[in-house]
Amino acid sequence: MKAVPKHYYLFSLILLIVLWGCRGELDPEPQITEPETAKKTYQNMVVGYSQIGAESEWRTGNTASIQKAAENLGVELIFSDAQQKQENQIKAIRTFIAQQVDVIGVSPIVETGWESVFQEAKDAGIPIILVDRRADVPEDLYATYIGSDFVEEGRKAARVMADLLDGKGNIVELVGTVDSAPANDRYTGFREILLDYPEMKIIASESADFTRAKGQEVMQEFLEQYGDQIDALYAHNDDSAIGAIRAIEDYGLRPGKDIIIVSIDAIRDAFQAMIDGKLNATVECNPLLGPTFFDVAYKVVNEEYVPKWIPSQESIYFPDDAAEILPTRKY
Ligand code: GYE
Repeated sequence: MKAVPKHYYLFSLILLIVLWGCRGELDPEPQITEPETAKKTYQNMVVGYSQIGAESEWRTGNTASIQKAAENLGVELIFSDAQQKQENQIKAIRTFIAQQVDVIGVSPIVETGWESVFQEAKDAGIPIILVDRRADVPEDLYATYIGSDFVEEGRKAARVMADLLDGKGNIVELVGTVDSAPANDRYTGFREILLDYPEMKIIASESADFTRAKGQEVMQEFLEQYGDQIDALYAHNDDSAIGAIRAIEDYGLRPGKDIIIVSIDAIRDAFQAMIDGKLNATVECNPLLGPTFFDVAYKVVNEEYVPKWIPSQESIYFPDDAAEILPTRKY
């Protein structure tokens, strides 16, 4: 038998290699194209945020928290200040829809009147996240609510008040912004507990719009009308309590002693007022919602699960350790 020349083997080997290399072209396999994962990152996410205004220290802390978190994460934030007007918030939301933002955060100044604009956002495929305050709308019109249990805050204030007054006394109340969720709920929660204390009476109740100026003005009216019949003040926020403290001093009474004061928020100035002996307790309401808001916004735009309510963890503060705690407070 004739021996096969060596170069023949070599040639066959090269041919095999070439054919192997070309197999895709000769016998094309079906192409599997991965679906485009449209995952949004913080850097390519655009967020519209409709803030109420700047009525209180709480609000200033809340705005700072949101803006700072956006900056830290590299999120594009379109921030709109409504100057205490619902119509401005509605306009801002419509602008965000026209700008096709990825998600809208809103802190609704009042509870009602949001349904049609939220529906417009839903129709445009833009989720709404309620921050700080709830809106009275069907659950399918918003992704989630991030914020406090205001009814519970009202209950806490009433329990503390009952303790301080030994279950007996005339109370005046500075209500928050009319029709707002925190004003409605802090009003309700407080009264719920008072049902157990028939000798604790609310003798006057009026809105101070969550501001110092109004707190001072309304407290002055209460004092002119009721004078030293007033045993205690329940203020829906610290700012209105601080305004009222001025009115009480101007009237010649001692806030925190002649008139017991319990308010809500736990801002730094409330700690100072407790150190000065002019405020008896403050129920905490956390405004530092920025980091949670963007974490949730990220999940919502990427269609990850979020619960319908993300509540804040909050405590109550008293004068005893106010000096020790004040340096640790962030708002
Ligand atoms: O208590 C008050 C602010 O909505 C919880 O609004 C917030 C309230 C807060 O102006 O100080």
